Amino acid sequence: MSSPAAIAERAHKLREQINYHNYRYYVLDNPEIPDAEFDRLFRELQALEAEHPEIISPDSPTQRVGGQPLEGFAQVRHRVPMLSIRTETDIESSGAYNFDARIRRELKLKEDDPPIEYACELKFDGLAISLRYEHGVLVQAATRGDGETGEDVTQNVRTIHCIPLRLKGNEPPAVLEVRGEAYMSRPDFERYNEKQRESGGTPLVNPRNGAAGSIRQLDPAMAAQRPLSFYAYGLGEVAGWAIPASHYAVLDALSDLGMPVSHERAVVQGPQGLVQFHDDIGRRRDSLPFDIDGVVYKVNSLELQARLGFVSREPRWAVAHKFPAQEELTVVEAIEVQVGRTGALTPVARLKPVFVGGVTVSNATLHNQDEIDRLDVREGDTVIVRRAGDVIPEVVSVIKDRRLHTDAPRFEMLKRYPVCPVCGSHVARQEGEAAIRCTGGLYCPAQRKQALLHFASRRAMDIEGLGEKLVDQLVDTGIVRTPADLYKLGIAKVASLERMAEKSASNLLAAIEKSKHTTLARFIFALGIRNVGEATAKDIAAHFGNLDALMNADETAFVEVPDVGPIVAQSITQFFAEPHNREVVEQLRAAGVNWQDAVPRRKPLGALADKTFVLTGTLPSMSRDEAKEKIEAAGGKVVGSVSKKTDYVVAGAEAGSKLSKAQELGVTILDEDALLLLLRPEVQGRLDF
Ligand code: D41
Repeated sequence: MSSPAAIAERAHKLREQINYHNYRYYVLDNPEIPDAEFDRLFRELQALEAEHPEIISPDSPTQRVGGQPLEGFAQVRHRVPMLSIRTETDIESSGAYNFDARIRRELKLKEDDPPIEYACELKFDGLAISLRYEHGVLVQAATRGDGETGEDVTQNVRTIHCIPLRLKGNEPPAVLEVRGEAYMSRPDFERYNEKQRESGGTPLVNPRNGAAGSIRQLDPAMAAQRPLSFYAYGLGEVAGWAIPASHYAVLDALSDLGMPVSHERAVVQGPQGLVQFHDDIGRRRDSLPFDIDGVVYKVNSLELQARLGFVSREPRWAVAHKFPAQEELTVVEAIEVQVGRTGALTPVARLKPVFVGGVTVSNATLHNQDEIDRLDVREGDTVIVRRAGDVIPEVVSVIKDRRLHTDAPRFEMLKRYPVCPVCGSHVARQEGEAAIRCTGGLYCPAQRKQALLHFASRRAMDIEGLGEKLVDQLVDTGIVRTPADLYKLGIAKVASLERMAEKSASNLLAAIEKSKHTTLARFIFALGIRNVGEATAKDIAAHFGNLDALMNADETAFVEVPDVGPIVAQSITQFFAEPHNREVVEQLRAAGVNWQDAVPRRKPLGALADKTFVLTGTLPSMSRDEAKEKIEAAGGKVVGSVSKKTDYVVAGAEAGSKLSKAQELGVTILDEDALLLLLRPEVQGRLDF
């Protein structure tokens, strides 16, 4: 048994290591060791502390979540008040210029005096928190409250992993109050909501509510379930610490003490610099991993800050420049559906137009019936709409108190739209799927364009030159309704289209003509049956051998097809149950689309039967698609990722991670020459590499 001194030393060492790796993981976002290794250190410390409870200290990393649920929060009086920040309501850049002009006036600067230096930072959209460290140890965390008195939320704040329980460095300040914003990152928000939905719980409305809800939890164990982060942006009471001379340097110093400080900050000169920062962040707003509602400008020199002072709890030296709100209230005037390009009926809320996220929004997606049920949104409801960046506007929640028509019925898609509003085909909801879909397939105009593009695509019928613009024109003019119509096109019709010269028209017709000679697998794939991708089409073609056998198969006939499950089987039988689809197929055959039927077979034959290949990099003389065709013609299978089950990796120039994975796993690696050798009939795949 170790001596008490040795045990204490080991615990100390472990805490140092854990704190260090915790910092790398949660603050620097740059872990040095795998999670499993971290867990091992953590468990060793836990075990040690369990056996020797006398060595547990409150700042031990094992003690983040502890303590009993509270009855309520105690009040905390801020020894240095938490001021608030003035918000510049002026839109455009005038806000920055007004702010700078005000500062220069207050400081009695002349026009030819040098520009003021500003520290620019983000305005995080969370909850303002004050952290109190005494001799380097976190002793208290409080909300802002009214600025004078807040609430003691220490237990909950301790669960925020990026907040150090002990500051870095050997000579900690006697007292250091750090002010900043606790927030929920978007990935944490998404993960939390995903879990809630899975377990039937209530998802959070937005990350801000998530942060507030977590901090206001009376039970710290519950708070720990809602992961938050923190960024420091200022100081409260300080004793026994030399405060740097500028705001930017203060943040650097806090960072050195182990506090999380955002990298998205800058020192700029004069109002042009402010505008530049504002615009730069505005452009990147949506790609940040957390919500912000604007930027903050602060006079960088603390001496100038002191000279400027504050009015009615707002410092004169700081201002928040807000971005357009991403959430607003409006009214749902109607709920309608749109038929998407894949046939999914998407419910859409028609909104009373509202300015949100920088544009006027009059429609918002409601995604699907599940989402409508979750929100319980009805016509006439007042809702919160959100639009972030280029994302489609969505309804976040319903303000139930403001429901005007209390008798408004629930919106049920299948009741309102038993058939497709575009083509009148039946609509169906597949088990386990959220979407309700039009079964019209190639017949439905809303799906026709997408279906035609898919039909003509390289791996399907391979009609070169039939791109999006052309398909739009062909469908919009009514010249083409189904893929079969493509084969009825004449030169005059095609040449009459916009931007269609005689030459390109005849090229297109030649490509269409050429596509008539195809394979059964390509033809099946080209039909665009849901859940039938290229590989499935090949399996099905090989199994049935001819189209009639497939068209007449019932769901049980698919049991023996390798890699085909009940969902695919159902998609196929449903597709061929629609008379419109059968008709298009017949027309295509009548137009001369043909292929070689094959003898139905159960298993791939050929030299490379059952062998699995992965292709990576650029091969010298053939494309990856060509290589794939050759391998499959010999009975081999080409898959996307390397595993222990992979037989060969064919690597060309600039092969990347797949090649290294193959080397790691000891999978045989072939270059193009070796592949061609393997494919030679006399070799028959029997080569020792
Ligand atoms: O990111 C923020 N939300 C933020 C808030 C920030 N970056 N800086 C801030 N600076 C201050 C002063 C200038 C008073 C030190 C603030 C806030 N205050 C603040 N947030 C809520 C109340 C006050």
